[in-house]
Amino acid sequence: MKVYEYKAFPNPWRVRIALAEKGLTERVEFVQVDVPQGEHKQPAFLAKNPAGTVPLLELDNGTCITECTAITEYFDHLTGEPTLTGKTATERAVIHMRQRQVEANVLDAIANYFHHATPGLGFEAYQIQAWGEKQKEQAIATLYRLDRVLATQPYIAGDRFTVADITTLAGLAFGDFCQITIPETAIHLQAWHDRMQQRPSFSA
Ligand SMILES: N[C@@H](CCC(=O)N[C@@H](CS)C(=O)NCC(=O)O)C(=O)O
Repeated sequence: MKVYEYKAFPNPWRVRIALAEKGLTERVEFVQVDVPQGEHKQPAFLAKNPAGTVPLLELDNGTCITECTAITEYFDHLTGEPTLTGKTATERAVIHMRQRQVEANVLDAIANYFHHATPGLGFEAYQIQAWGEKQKEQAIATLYRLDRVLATQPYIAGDRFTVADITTLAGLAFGDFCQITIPETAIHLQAWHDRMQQRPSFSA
């Protein structure tokens, strides 16, 4: 299988972390797509992913899968432990819930701030500055909420590392890139982030 990515970007990093956690990195051929030069909007890549985003997983039979959560789910079904998306009905629902919350309100909110309220990639089709700023506020408010969650549990979705932790890590990395950092008083979130950096998958 192939993963199309631009290595320095946060969403491809989510897939790299998932692969490392699952011990699957060696089974993947990585193909670099030059996003800053707009290669992801060229016909050859759009034929694989009409949305023109990376990462993209291409299976040996030609099936193309986008969205980091869907790609992670695929990896989870390839091997058993450790599960990143949960096994029991409750686990799966709680992990899905937290993943969705951090994806919408941290990672995507920061991406929206980047694309709308900063020069973004430099070739943004349209920008709504005020909405971008609002998205930044949303992301920071969510970081405070996560701090309260992490005061009572070690990981974003409970007592184990999951896809929700991966998504939060990518959100914070994106935030770092556009000067949105963990608030000083969010000590539980900071402690979690320090622990995450000790995981071998962090440098994936
Ligand atoms: N929700 C998507 C987000 C993918 C995404 O936005 N990727 C960024 C790179 S971090 C991208 O391709 N941006 C190019 C663009 O928006 O033009 C996922 O989970 O894969």
